[in-house]
Amino acid sequence: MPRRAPFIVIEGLDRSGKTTQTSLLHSHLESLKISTKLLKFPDRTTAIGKMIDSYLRSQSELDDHAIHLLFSANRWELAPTITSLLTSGTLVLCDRYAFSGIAFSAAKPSLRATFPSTENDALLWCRAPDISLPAPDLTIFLDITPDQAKLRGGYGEERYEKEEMQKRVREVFHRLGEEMSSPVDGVNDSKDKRWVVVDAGREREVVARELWQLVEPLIEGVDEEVGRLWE
Ligand code: T5A
Ligand code: NA
Repeated sequence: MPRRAPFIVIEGLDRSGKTTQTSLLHSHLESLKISTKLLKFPDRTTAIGKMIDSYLRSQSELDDHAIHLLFSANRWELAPTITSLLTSGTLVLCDRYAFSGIAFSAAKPSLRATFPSTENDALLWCRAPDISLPAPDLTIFLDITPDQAKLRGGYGEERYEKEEMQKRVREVFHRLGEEMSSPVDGVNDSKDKRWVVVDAGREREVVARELWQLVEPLIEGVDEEVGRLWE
């Protein structure tokens, strides 16, 4: 098959600098004349995205399971676009993806309560709707402590921007990262193993340089077909 463009995801806690770093990376790729599409989840512009936006701003209430499925549906609405961009040679750079979806929901006490036997059941339920989405070739996790994040202007007004929640989310993210490099339920798939943790508590430029070192080897393109998450 002909080469296709790489799919790169930037993940992290709130205030870790995802939007700052994805836009720096986007500008750098454009300055090198590399065809790039910048995406962001949640995509608040679609009909589903508008429901998510209203929920995040606490203007509406939704059951925790229902909002989880909406976040996933919001990714599925963009999935065909992601795949066709990649196969037509446009690099896709994405600010948050399925890992945020799992981490933020699995951190909620209400969802854990649905599956009282083991915490892993909640995690598996949260992961299920995202199974088979286009898999990133590289996921960069911007790691920051909730204390460092708080120094960045404090958390804002949105629903999840509370310290306790962020601590639990960070734990789930780290667990997801560990799973990427070890078998889950005996299944050891290599396609979605590219998970790299970057210390995001440093200066913007230092973080940006490290990101570029990770991304540069991929810009020549990828020989494999677009993978599918957790398949
Ligand atoms: N969510 C999301 C789910 O529950 N399920 C899902 O499936 C998905 C996709 C909204 C919420 O939705 C949840 C997670 C979130 O709680 P969002 O719209 O992506 O998600 O959140 P935003 O509010 O847009 O972004 P964040 O708060 O996550 O911030 P970023 O993008 O990580 O950080 P950024 O770049 O905006 O920077 C934050 C501040 O720090 C400064 C910046 O200038 C800015 O002021 N800063 C730095 N300061 C010092 N040193 C550095 N290196 C800095 N880098 C940035
Ligand atoms: Na952001």
